[in-house]
Amino acid sequence: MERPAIKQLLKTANRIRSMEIRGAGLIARAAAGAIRDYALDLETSSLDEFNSEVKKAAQILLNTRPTAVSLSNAVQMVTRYKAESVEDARISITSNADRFIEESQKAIELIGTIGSRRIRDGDTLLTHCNSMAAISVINTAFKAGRDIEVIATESRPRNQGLLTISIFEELGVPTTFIVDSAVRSVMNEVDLVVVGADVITANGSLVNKIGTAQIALIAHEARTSFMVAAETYKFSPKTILGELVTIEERSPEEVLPKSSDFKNIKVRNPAFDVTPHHYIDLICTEIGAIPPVMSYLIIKEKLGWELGQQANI
Ligand code: RUB
Repeated sequence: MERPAIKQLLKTANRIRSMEIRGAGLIARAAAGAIRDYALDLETSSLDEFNSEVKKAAQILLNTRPTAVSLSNAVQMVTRYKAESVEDARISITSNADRFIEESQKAIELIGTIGSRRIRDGDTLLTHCNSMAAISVINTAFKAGRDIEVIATESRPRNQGLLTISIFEELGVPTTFIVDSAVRSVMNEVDLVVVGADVITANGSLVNKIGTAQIALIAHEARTSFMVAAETYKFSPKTILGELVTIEERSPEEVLPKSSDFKNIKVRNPAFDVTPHHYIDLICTEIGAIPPVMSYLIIKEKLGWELGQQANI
């Protein structure tokens, strides 16, 4: 029989994999909480065994959504401890996890405050998918009394746009819903695109929900500004070492429910795409709004990147 500690961890991993828990920020917080609870319940007095079990648990969570660097940064932050005993290790993991969860929630508010300063009265904003950081920017501007409108995309195949419009409906933000392929048709009415991030690379490029790169290209062609709202833990240290971001490919059934009825048709379902840094005007983080070229500094100064340490991940 599985021990309760691992059972709970596997349950969280499944909820992340199935996207019941989704969005880079939420999965990072869920993973931090899952490792903390696992460490608290782990029955052993051997520090070596404890450390190796925590490592294995971390790996289970890391395998759930391969693109999200928020997961690996969260896991890294939570499992960074020096301990003489199992009890010491539990205390460190608990306080690391609680700090990560609290700071990552606070970061969303700070991003809202900083990013909303770029939104003027009368602006129309376009957003894609469902990003808590991007929504915070828009909502903070709305709450500050700015007269704004939002255009939200459907975000096929998982339709996260429906989550976004539910939030804006609740908040009372005037919102128009479009299919993904209507982005060019409306772009001339848009003043600013605001999207979230799954990953920001060392050169300032963005990995976000599939379709983001097309929107950025369209915004560039229409000379519409493009802002990314991203907590600093969405920046990827490994990209400094030349590592490419793995793009998650999900089940064909999400795109074509009965894809097995077609014998000669291959369905592909990449969940994310890469927006080159030169299509991005600004990345809004909790420690300031930066041009994409400054991404390396965030990785080095804020995430405390060290060559040897990251090379071993
Ligand atoms: C969600 C997505 C979001 C980012 C940022 O993809 O691409 O834009 O994760 O979200 P999925 P947040 O639905 O596949 O997880 O700002 O909430 O972290």
